[in-house]
Amino acid sequence: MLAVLTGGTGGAKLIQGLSLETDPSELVIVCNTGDDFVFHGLHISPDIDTITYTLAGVADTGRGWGIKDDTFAALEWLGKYGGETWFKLGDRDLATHITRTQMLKQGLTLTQVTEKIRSALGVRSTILPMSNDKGKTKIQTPKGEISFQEYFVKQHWSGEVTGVSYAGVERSRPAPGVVEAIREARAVIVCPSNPVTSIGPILAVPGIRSALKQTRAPVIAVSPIIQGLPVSGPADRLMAAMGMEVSAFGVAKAYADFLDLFVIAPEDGDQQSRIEAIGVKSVGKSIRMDSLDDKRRLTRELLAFL
Ligand code: GDP
Ligand code: FO1
Repeated sequence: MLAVLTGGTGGAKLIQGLSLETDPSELVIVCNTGDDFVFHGLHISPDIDTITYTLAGVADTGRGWGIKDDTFAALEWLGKYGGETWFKLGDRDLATHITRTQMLKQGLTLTQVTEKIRSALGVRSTILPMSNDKGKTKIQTPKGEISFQEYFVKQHWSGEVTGVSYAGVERSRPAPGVVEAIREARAVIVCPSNPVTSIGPILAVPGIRSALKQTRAPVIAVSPIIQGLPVSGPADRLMAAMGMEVSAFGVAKAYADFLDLFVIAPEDGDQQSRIEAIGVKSVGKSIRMDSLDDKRRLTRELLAFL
C-alpha cells in the first residue's frame, strides 16, 4: 500500500499518474481539509473533490478543479436572487456538495461521506480526509483575517499576507486510517502541493507528523517549487509570509524531520548539496507535469526509487 499526502490541483496531477501506473486500490490518499468551507449552506471540501473527480476520470484537469463539461446554471440563478457567485459551483458539482451536506447533517463523519461519494463514482483508491475535526486555514492580512477561499478565490490571492494559521487544529485528531496508513505503507509520497496551505495543515494535525517520523516506510516528496517559483498559485507568497525560504531547499527544510528523498527539478541542481546537508537525499528529475505522459513518467521514476 502507498500512502499519499495531497492538496488539490498540484497533487491531483501526480495522483492521476499514480492511479495509472499502480493498482489504484493500493493507494490510500490523505487529503487536506483546511480549505473546506461553507458556501450557500453547503459543506465544500475542494481538495477531496478534486482528488475524487480526478480518480473517477471526470475532473476538469485543465482548470484544476470541478467536473469537466459542467454547467453553471444554478449559480447564475442564485446570482439573480442576490446570492454570492464568486465561488464557481457547477451544476453537477453541486450534487456532491448537497449529498455531503445532507449526510453530515444526518450524523455521518466526513470520512464516511467521502467513502460513499468515492464508491458511487467507482473510485477504487481509498480517499481520507486528514481529520474529521476542525482545522481551518486562515490567512492573516493587514486588513484582518480571512478564510483560505476568500483569499484564494474571492481575492485571487492578491494583497499582502502577514501570516497563515490552522484554526483549531491543535484540538483535532487524525481521521481513522490516516496514521495507520502512514505506519503500514510500503512508501509514503508527499505530493508537490502547497507546503503552507495543503501539506502544512495535514502536518499540523497532532499525530500525523510523528507518524511520518516513526514510519519504517521511505517518505518521498516532490518539490512544488522550481527555480524559486511555484508552478501555479501563491505558494511563494505564503512561504515568504511564514518566514520560509522560497525554494526547493525551503520546502525540504520544512519536511526534513521525516523526509528520506526529495525530488527536485534538474534546474535546481545547485540546491542538492544544501538539501543533503540537512539530512535529506535529493535527486533531480523533470517534475513539471504538463501532459499525461509527464505525470506517468514522473510516477514511474518515483516508483523506481522504491
Ligand atoms: P491546491 O490545493 O489546489 O492549491 O493544490 P496543491 O496544493 O496540491 O497544488 C498547488 C501546488 O502545486 C503549487 O504550489 C504548485 O507549484 C504545485 N504544482 C502545480 N503543478 C505542478 C507541476 O506540474 N509540477 C510540480 N512539481 N508542482 C506543481
Ligand atoms: N478555484 C478557483 O480559483 N475558483 C473557483 O471558482 C473555484 C471553484 C471551486 C468549486 C469547487 C471545488 O471543489 C473547487 C473550486 N475551486 C475554485 C478550487 C479551489 O477551491 C482551490 O483550488 C483549492 O481550495 C486550493 O486548495
